[in-house]
Amino acid sequence: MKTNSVASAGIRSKAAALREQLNLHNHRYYVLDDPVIPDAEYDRLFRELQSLEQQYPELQTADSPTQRVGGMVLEGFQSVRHQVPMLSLDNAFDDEELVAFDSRIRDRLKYKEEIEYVCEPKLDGIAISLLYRQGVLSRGATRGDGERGEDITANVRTVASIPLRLLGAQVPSLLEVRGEIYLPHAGFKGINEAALAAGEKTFVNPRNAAAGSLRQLDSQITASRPLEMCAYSIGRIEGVDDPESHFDTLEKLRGWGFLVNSHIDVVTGATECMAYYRRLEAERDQLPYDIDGIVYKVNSLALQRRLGFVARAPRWAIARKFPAQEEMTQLLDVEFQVGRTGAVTPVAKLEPVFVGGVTVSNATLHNQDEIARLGIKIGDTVIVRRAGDVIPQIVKVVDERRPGNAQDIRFPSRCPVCGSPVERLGSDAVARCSGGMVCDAQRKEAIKHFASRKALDIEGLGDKLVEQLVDKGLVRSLDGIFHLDRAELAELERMGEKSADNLLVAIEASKSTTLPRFLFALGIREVGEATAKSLAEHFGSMENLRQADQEALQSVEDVGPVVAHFVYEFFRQSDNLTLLDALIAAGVNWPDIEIDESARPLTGEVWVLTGTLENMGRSEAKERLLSLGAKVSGSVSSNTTVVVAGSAAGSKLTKAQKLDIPVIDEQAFVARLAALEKTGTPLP
Ligand code: JCF
Repeated sequence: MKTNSVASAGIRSKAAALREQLNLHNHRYYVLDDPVIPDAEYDRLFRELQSLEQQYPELQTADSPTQRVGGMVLEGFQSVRHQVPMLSLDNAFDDEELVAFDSRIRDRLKYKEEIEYVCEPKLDGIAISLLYRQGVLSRGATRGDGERGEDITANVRTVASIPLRLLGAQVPSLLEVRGEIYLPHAGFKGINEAALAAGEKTFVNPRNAAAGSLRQLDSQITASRPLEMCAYSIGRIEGVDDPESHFDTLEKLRGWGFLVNSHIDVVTGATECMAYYRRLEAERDQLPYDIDGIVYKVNSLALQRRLGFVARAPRWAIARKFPAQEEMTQLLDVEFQVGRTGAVTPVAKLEPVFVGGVTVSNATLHNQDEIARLGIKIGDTVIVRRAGDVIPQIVKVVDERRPGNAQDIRFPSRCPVCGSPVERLGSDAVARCSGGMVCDAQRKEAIKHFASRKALDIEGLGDKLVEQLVDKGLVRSLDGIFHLDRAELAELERMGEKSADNLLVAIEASKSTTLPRFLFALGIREVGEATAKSLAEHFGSMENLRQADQEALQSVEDVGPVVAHFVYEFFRQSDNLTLLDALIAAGVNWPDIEIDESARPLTGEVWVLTGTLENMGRSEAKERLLSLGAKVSGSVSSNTTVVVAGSAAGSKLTKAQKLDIPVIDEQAFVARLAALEKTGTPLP
């Protein structure tokens, strides 16, 4: 096939143009977050270049975007020397240390005025150095010990936000850029989910995942990890004017195509530095990547030169650290809590430790699988993570510190609250107490949920009160709330007559509710606020919902087989029906919701799908029919309204013809669906 191995001038310039276009679009997409062409168009250009390069291997240049997908597997990484050492940063752990840093600088410079500082989020990733010769990325290296690092050129090429060729008209002949490679949260989550699915070890945090990704000898693996890089300084620069300030450096880097963090700011004086810290600290949990502090740098490069260095760190910069989100502590014990649905959750009791800004003494261990995954024992030293308002998690056991007397965690076979057997059904990761409403823990949680704000919203019926009511045997089931005795209530801790009266008024008021609230309040498994609303609006009344079969339930928006199963089963249990009757008898009431029948024009019809549909999956077709009100059946009978025959339809088609049932092909079906969904009125 290969007739010409030397590319003509025309072909060469075609390849160069494709490279340039692709690099620009890559920059628009990954750095500016503002793509101008659809992904499909990018893919088309990419494949065009790929095929040219396949035909003429000499066209494969270092700055070709085809190099981003990774290539040969290395034996190991070469060691490289940084021509300008990569510095570390001194730390400040509180405002005082930051103020001292500013004072030291002003003393040294004999400066009366305030100093201008650049403030940057300190990204929690891996520091790297990128070398560009004549504008082309020629080497990427880790920081290593600051003097020598490892050559990871093949891996950094796969990082989408790293330019393979510098953009812009004025490009330095030599540029060494420093920055941080990190893994945004979304990418971290994806990688760990994939690892879990493949039965591989997960990464403890995004930083470790980024480090692990860059340490791959096979750059195709690195390419599969959605790493990002932000540039933050220049090691060497030749062939263009020196930047005027640190902020100017960042602007120039941005102009050459690098991603520069978007939160960087210039401030004056230590007070403004501290205000910036507070701002970012408040935003920290919402950022899509981990940061572990703020870096402050003297903006003026002339002042930076005058200040110089101490040992390995510059005098003109400091890292103000946030409270750590991970700390080490000891697992003292494990308790088992029983939730509303009977879920038995192991809770780690920890030696109290200050992490993520608060003292933590409990962390969730989720379930039995998590205990196995962590390989955790009582007495172990563990790493606890608390980020934002998320419940603290144990991310890792420090194996080296396991004491000789570490004890296995024994998952209870009986409920710690009611003694009923604990069951784990099918593939469910969660073990549950089988006691149902016999179990005081489940009873308490069910009542708390029933009374909660988004359910019946009974003001004054808080968690502590519910616990007392159940412990004292004053309420045994949900309807018991409506038969409370004023005198008994008044006797309870922190109650009294006035509170009892107020509570009874609130309880009385809660009886007049809405169907969505009431449905949510029942605490049916997997039926949250939104699902309760959808179900209520679809069926309009409790009676309609109670009679719905699983297929009808699944025709409700966002209701899949799992939810449908739980709802269906709820109404099949006599205890639940008795409870519903009791609640209604106690006076709980709600208006039915008028259903818009025109939205379901196929109500009463029975459709059969057969053969292969070319343009939509069987399940999509079914879903759309169901939501139009039709029943979808698997077999043809005299009750069948229409048969949709895709290609290669067989016996069902024959039977339909025999019974004289209307048959439509896929094209007609698609047209009919579209018309029905649009107008809500069937075609003639
Ligand atoms: O974001 C960072 N992790 C970061 C690290 C930012 C900087 O501006 C740095 C740094 C390490 C050293 N600057 C230096 C000099």
